[in-house]
Amino acid sequence: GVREDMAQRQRELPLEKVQERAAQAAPALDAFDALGGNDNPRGTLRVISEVKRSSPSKGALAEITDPAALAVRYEDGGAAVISVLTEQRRFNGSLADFDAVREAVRIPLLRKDFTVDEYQIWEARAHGADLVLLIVAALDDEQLRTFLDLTHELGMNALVETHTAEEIERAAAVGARIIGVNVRNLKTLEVDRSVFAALSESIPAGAVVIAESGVRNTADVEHFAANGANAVLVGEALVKHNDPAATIAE
Ligand code: IGP
Repeated sequence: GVREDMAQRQRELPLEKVQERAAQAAPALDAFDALGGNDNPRGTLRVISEVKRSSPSKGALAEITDPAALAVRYEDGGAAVISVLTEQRRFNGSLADFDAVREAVRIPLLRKDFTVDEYQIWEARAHGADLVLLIVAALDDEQLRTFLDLTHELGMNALVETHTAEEIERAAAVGARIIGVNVRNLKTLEVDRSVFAALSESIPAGAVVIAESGVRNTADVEHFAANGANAVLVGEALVKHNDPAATIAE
C-alpha cells in the first residue's frame, strides 16, 4: 500500500534529492493562522475544502477532470485551506493533482496522505505543501513526535488527526497545534457525528480544532461550529456539489 508506493517514488527520487527540492521551495504559508489560530476570540468558522476523487467507503465520488479549476473555485468560494488527497490506491489521488492545485491557488495546502515515513514529509515540502496529515492511530508516540518536529522544522504545520480521547491526549502531549477529530471511524468507515461534540472539549486551549468528515449541509456545519470547531474539513459534499462556493458561503 502506502509504503510500497513511497518506496517506488524513493527509488525514482532519493531522499537527498527531495531534500534539495524542499530547500528550494517557496516557504510554507501559515496554515495555523489561516485556520484562525491567532484570532482569539474566534469569530468565523473556516473551511478546509478537499479535492477528493474517490473514497474507500463510496468509490468514485466525482469525475474531477481539472483539479486546478476545482481548487480555484474553492479559493474563490472562501476556503481557508485546500486539502488534496495524494494517496493513490484507495483515494485515486496523486502528487500530480497536488502540483496542479499548488500552481493554481495561493492559500495554504494540505498534502493529504497516510504519513508513515519522514520521506513523505520532505516530499510534501518539496511540492510546496504547507500542511501534512498525521493520523495518531497509525503512529506510535516516537513517530508522532519525530514527524511533528520535522514538519515544524520545515516551517509547515500538521493536521494531527484523532478519533478518541486517548488519541487527543497523545496529540496534545507531542505539542500538536492543529488537532482534527475525524468523525469517520477509519476501521469501520462509519460516520458518527456525535463523536465530535463528545471529544472537542478535551482539546487543549490554544490548539486549532478541526471537525473532519461527514459534513453534508449547513446544519452539520452549524452543529460542529456550535460544539467548538474552528474549521470543518469537507470533501464529498463539495466535490459532488455543482457550485462549491455556494456551500462554503453559507
Ligand atoms: C473529508 P468527507 O466525508 O467530507 O468526504 O470527509 C475528510 O475528512 C476525509 O477525506 C478524511 C480522510 C482522512 C481521507 C479525513 N481523514 C484520512 C483520507 C485519510
